[in-house]
Amino acid sequence: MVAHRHRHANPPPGPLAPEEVAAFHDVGFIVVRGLWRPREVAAMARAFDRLAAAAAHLGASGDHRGSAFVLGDRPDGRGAGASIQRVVWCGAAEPILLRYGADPRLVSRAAQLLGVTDLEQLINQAHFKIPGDGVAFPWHQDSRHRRYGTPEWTDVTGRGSFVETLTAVDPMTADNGPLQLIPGSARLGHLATDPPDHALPADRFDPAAAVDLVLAPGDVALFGPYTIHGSAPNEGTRPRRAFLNGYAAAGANRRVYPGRGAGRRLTAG
Ligand SMILES: O=C(O)CCC(=O)C(=O)O
Repeated sequence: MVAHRHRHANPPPGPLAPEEVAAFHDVGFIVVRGLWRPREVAAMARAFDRLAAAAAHLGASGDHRGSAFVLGDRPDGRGAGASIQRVVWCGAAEPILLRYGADPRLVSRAAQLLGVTDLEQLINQAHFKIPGDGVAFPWHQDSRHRRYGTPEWTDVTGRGSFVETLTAVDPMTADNGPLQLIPGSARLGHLATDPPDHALPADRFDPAAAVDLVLAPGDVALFGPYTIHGSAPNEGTRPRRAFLNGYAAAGANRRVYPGRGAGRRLTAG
């Protein structure tokens, strides 16, 4: 009982410790345990349930109430459009997820890691990873998705200008397709890749060095745009839902992101 209470105690509201900031830049990611309270995680899970019901109704990729649903086929052939690849800017359809995406517990930490107070939120996204749905994320750096190296992106901070946060809605365990990260890969900076598959150069990192992120519901991982990461399909028995919120330092981004309200400005208090 005591352990349970302790596990879900709020993390210190104040800034991240200097060691955490150093680890973010050096190792490339940090984890804040129990950032969200159980009732908040339960509210996220209910919002995800409503998004899944909307996806089933849509049946194919498309817009639903301002969110962009990206649907695919299950590898077991149990129905076209039956796997939810992701719901982009999910808070347009489920406003509670937009509210959580602006929560000072996330925003202040992202701002501290970026070293700025004015942010632009680019990502507010739901990942489901239901057992058997085949959803996987190949090794990548988020810097590619931010359009690093194109006129759409300027590294205004000189340290990447972007922080991604991943909140575990369900337990994330070794057997359900956890997020995997390569420690120290952030120090490589942006690695150029080529179309069509944009595979990272195999001689620049060792997938065997990856660590599985094991998270309890309400835990949050924060990682930078150069940290190499990915995840395999969920071969477990339980869903592995995750709620992602990503923030750029104001002035870095010029791309228009899909979703009603995407790219909103936030100020860290
Ligand atoms: O949810 C996952 O496992 C992958 C997340 C990811 O790769 C990303 O957000 O860039």
